[in-house]
Amino acid sequence: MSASQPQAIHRKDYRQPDYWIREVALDFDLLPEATKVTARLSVEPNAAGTAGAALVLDGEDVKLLALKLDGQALSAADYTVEERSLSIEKPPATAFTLEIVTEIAPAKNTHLSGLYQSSGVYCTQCEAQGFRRITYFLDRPDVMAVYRVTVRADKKLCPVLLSNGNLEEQGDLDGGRHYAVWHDPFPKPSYLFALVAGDLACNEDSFTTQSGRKVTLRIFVEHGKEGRTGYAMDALKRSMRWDETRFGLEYDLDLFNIVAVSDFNMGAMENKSLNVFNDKYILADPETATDADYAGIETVVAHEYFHNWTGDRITCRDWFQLSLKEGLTVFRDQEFSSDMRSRPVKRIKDVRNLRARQFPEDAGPLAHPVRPDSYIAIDNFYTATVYEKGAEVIRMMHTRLGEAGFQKGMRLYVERHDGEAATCDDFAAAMADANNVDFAQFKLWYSQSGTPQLDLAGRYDAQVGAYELTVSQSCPPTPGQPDKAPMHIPFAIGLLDEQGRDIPLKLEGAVAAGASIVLPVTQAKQSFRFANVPQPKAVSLNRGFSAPVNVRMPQDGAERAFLIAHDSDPFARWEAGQQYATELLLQRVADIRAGKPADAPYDAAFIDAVRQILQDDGLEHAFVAEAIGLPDEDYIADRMEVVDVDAIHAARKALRRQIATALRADFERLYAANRDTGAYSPDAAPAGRRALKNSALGYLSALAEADAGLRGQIAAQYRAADNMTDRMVALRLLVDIAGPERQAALADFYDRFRDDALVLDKWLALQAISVLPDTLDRVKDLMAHPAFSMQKPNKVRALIGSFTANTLRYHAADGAGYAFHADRILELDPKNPQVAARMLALLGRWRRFDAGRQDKMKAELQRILAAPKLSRETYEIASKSLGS
Ligand code: B3K
Ligand code: ZN
Repeated sequence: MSASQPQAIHRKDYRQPDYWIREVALDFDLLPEATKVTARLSVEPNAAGTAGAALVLDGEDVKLLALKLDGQALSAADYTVEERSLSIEKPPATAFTLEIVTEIAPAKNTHLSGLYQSSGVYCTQCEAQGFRRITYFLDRPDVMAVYRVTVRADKKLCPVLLSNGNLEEQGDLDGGRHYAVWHDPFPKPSYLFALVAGDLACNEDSFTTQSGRKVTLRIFVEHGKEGRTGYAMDALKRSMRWDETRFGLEYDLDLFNIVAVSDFNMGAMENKSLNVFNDKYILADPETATDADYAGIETVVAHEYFHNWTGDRITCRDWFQLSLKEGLTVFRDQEFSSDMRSRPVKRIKDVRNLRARQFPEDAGPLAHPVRPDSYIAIDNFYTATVYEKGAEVIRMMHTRLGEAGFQKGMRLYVERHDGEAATCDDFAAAMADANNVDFAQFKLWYSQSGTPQLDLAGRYDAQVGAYELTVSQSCPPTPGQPDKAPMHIPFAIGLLDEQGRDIPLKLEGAVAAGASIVLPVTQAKQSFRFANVPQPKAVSLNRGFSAPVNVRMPQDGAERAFLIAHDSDPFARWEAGQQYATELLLQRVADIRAGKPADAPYDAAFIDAVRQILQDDGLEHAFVAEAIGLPDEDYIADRMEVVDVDAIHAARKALRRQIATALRADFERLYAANRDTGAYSPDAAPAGRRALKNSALGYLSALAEADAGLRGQIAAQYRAADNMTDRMVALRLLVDIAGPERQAALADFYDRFRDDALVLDKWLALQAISVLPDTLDRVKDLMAHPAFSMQKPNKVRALIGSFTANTLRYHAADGAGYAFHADRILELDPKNPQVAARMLALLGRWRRFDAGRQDKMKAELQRILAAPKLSRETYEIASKSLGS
């Protein structure tokens, strides 16, 4: 690596800053091309720092106009400006004030980090390191200050002026301008600073906290969209109440603002009292949002709100601790959604998501621990590992301590660290101390990367009536971590008797959770013995997905079918079906590769198990919809040494067809029974009925290529739908079937929603995930369509991101998908490196493919790396993906 290449930052090098900034007064004179920012910083030397050290402030893409120290202009000899810093060589030894005037151009900020404009609205995104693109600062989360912010702007163009905290003052200025002064009494790191200015409509409501504080709630959106903010507001109020009742955490200011903008690098941002959202996670009505969109809004609104305590009041000491706030807050939003909806269904969806996004990350070149040890660009570490695996780590603590013990730990955590920048160790210590437990081994979950593997073997000793389960754990090597120590894995299991009932289990040192028992797996290999039990008919494993591990135990189809029919743990019941199907599909893939036909009959016992689920009226609709869903193609691919995308697709398609043929009458009955869900409501129960109806239609569509009647039925659902869920499902099915129905529905959809950018994202995405062979050409055509723009992250994700997720077409053997992908990354990188780098990760999976594809994928990564002026973000992903 040459000296000019980006360098990594290491966790072990953390030390406190040499200076603190305690107060910040910011003054913004907003203009699109030349916004003047005046920052007055109260700086003091850190007693624990190096006395007399230079003050080195971070800064990027800002123009320095003036610099004063204690009111005196500094001469050029007193400071140095470099590409990414401003250093004052000899600052005073006691507290002083620094005044910095910078100029920035929000209208030209395509990185969408710092201060930028989205459809004319000024807004900020400062996490992780955007504040330095506004002014020079100690832009690190352990520097916490109280902010007072003055915003000046044209009154007509920007009637709304917002920042964090409370509005202190506002008034008119000369020249048609006006101003507002905001003060946030809570010290915060710079990444939580926010400013919004623009012409926005507002939905206002209020919430009274448990101690009687009346909080004004406002959601700001583009004019004309206020009518679509009702659900987000409702979700916000429910989140506020839930955090009080479940966690005892109350809101702490009189105002809570949300602003929705259309150009945003990710989902949303938890700036203190001024959350900024991608409008996709705010706007919903039945005609334009699906059930999944509603659920996403509920989750993201809750997540950002919950950050007020887990993130804002207690923040991170350094970015290596990101999971301290993200893993914990994801756990909290998962729990919220579980309390609002069906807990088992939520768990199944979360596990699907973890397996689809985090397991592959943990198994690839970008694997990193939940608390990473180094990074080149921190924005690359907002990953499924930090978020979702981080949440699993919190969940395992919860499993170990129980709800009461966990809440005791949370109270101690807040008591110890409120107002501070803390670490993952601090969190674990609070949990352990409050409950008097030892987390020493458990904490390996923070430092070891890779998905652990459990290999199980059971043995029944009929003579003494004892069942013994032997558990071996291992964890594959990951970058920088060739060898792993055994972890503490809380592994919940159950044994089922002949009738399918749970056998009561007792084990010293193990927590009983209902009918399950949580085995404390701590050694490389150990045995657990249950005395005085009848011979189990089936073993139920990793109940509730108590640990984020892969499990291997020889179980035959009959045992799995028995679990599908009887397991009292809904997750394990779903999982038995998934594993059964996975085995069948993997076997069929092997057969296809050996030259056998894809459509040979599948195991009838599996199809019978699906039938039993369909005919069990006691099950929740949404659960049935999950339980009859086959594992997706990528999940099967992750289980293969060398992925064969075509064989996987053929095997899965054949199984879907056979299930549809055998159970057609059941699917038709369920479709008819759940067809009408009444006036649309996004609540879990009607959404569950729609999910079941639509997965029935999905199976029927497997027969539609040769059945005009079925095609007509799908097209009829498309046309008659009174809500976006039903319309989208029908369109989704039609885009996979070439023919006039497809063309007509796509054209109709575009005409209906041509003025609605968010809905057109769905239209773009659906075409990009079609299995039809001309999909890539179609995607290329769509790049020229007015509905697409390379400047807008939502559009890029909808069209380009969806295409790269189209495993069958993206991995076309000629490499055209890879070349298209790399071209787009190179086009995007100079404009928006965060989004470019995030979209690139997929090429890093090259090792999983055949030699031909490997070469092509690697060549594209090399082409990217060779590009001049590559961003640090993209450089990091591309170089790590190649293993260099
Ligand atoms: N904390 C933000 C993510 C910021 C991403 C910066 N690249 C959203 C969230 O997790 O709530
Ligand atoms: Zn978050």
